[in-house]
Amino acid sequence: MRVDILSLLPGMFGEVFDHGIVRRARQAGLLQIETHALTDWTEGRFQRADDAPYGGGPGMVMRVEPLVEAVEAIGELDAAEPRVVLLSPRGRQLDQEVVAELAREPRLLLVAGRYEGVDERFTGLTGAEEISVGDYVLSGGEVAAMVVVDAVTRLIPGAVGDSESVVQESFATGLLEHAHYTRPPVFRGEEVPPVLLSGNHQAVRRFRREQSVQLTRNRRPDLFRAFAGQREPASKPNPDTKERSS
Ligand code: 9D3
Repeated sequence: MRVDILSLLPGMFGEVFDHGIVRRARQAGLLQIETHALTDWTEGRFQRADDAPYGGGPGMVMRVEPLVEAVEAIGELDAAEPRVVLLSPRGRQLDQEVVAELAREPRLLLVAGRYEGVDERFTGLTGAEEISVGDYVLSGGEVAAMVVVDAVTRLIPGAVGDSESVVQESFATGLLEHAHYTRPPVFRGEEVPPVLLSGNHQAVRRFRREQSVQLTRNRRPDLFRAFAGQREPASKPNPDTKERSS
């Protein structure tokens, strides 16, 4: 997969793709990341990256010309047509399903905005879709683009090792993960649950499964309802789970 990233602050991406699974995927040739400075397309007269909003109001708006010209030029750097994603607080919220969809693309072009927003004509002119990483306010799209790259990389076939991919399966069940413990067996009086030291693998499996189910029910009733629904599609309402309205 090739990922191009367009930003006013490309320096922010320096270290983040040079560690861990993303680094390994790049080294293995599974992932190519190219960052681009929007200022490369703001050289001419009046070619600022931002301008005041029509209709007034606070803050600045990212100008449409350099953005569109940059997206077109970057698109031509490779034979594959990129899927263009504008990171935006107004976008479709990223979840593992969206991540999986993006991971199937041969090429992404992530556009990270700054200021109050991007001229509305940008999305229509480039076919960009808007994606948000959650309902909180960031200072710009760069950190969100890092989140997308990190999550998508994990789903590129071969990017994640066998031991790490077991963890992915557990997310796919729709449950939160069970607790983890390692040595020592007792620390400041806090004990590891004895079943985990028992050597009884079936008992361990059952314990972890039950932990996952209870943890999910308590912390994430939204996930739990979806989980219960997908397990028992035609079952009667479960008296333990129903009407636990939030
Ligand atoms: C004052 C109104 N704000 C909208 C909530 C303006 C505004 C805040 C933050 C406009 C842009 C930004 C910068 N944020 C992003 O570029 C961004 C973002 C985010 O703030 N939250 C979650 N996902 C994303 S993706 C890009």
